[in-house]
Amino acid sequence: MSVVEKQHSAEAMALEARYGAQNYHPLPVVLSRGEGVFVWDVEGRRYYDFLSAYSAVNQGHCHPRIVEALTAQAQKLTLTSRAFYNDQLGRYEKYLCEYFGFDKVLPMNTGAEAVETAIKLARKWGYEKKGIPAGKAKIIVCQNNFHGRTISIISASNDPVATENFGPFTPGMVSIRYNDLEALEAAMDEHVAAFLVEPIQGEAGVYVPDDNYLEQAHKICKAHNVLLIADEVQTGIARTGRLLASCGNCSCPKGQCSGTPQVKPDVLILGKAISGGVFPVSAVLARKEIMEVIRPGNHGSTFGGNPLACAVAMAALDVVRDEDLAQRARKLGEKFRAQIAEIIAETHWVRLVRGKGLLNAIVIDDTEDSSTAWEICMALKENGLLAKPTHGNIIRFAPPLVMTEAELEECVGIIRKTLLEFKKP
Ligand code: IF1
Repeated sequence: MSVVEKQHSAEAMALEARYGAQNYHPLPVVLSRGEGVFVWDVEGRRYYDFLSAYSAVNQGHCHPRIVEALTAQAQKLTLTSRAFYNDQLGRYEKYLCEYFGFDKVLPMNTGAEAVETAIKLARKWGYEKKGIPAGKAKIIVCQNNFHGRTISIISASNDPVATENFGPFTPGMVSIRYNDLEALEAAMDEHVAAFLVEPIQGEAGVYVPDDNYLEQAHKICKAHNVLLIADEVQTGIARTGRLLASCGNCSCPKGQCSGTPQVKPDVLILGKAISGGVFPVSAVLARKEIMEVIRPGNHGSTFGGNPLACAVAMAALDVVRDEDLAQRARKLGEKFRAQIAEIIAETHWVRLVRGKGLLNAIVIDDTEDSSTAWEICMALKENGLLAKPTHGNIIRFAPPLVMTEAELEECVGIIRKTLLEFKKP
């Protein structure tokens, strides 16, 4: 970077260092514009975005149809609170229930709020429908999960960085190994209300379970009258090559699914790309006999179900369907993993590539506490592609699903060039 350029970026980064809580360690790039698969920094350099704001921008940055819906609604009515009705929420609730095949939806704003909502819903269902003794409800979760940052959610986490010195924690969370059906069966008892699981563990490093894991887990849950809660905040909305990674009632053309059995979770949690990254929107969907335990005054939020969120989310989901982003993600993901596998044969830096659809990751051949993955991301940035390590030696690759085949080829070329030229600094 030239001296003048450095001032722009350095200036922006210095402001965050001086005035911002240091709760992130971003890559040293200061973005000022996004369009489709591209983002630009303050110096005007263009990058391929291979993180998609952690899979919130599946439809591409600033998708015109979504921005149009935002600006149109923003000039009419943005927020009423739920003290009154508004003309968007009922339409949106119907739209969402029909889109995903559920009876009821409880609208929230962030993914964590939706996860908290699902936990409250499962507990209340456990007491009022299953007959769990008061205060005894348990939620089974998986080790290395990521469901958000609130106290109850990190009470289910085994990540020391996310939990250290935030106690005391919410009781009633039982942690088992991911992708381990025997562990799930062994954890079951009459006090378990739900099993909360990511169909693919994103933050843990894009761990894809066995094909029949979710289906068999659901069978075990049903046998014990336990709710299966699918956290699709990151895996949902076409990211993994299907409308939902759990694929309940997916809208993929029949016979186009990857063959993994369909699982319709009892409770579905959505967030991130449900709004195309334009506005914080999340949702919890369930069948009537579960959602009906929630009665006026039990739960809510100021912005939950606001007209602006409803208009944006309907436009964002229209884009997913109209541009067939699930099929696109599936085809491009297959290509991506095949081409990365060829690169692995040419470089000693990468152990493996894994993922589904356009949620992928490479494992760098170095220790978890090494800085190699970070340094490779820094080199990728210099070559025009933005990605960031998840844990330690794993780099997540998750571009917007609107990427063309030619753009994907160019990105694979950038990744190949970077890895072949990379030398430990
Ligand atoms: C951060 C991770 C990804 C999520 C799943 C719920 C939430 C998330 C499966 C909560 C959020 C975000 C949060 C963000 C980074 C990012 C992330 F690295 F933290 F784990 F994507 F993998 N369920 N994930 O992935 O949704 O409240 O954020 O809207 O907190 O650093 P949220």
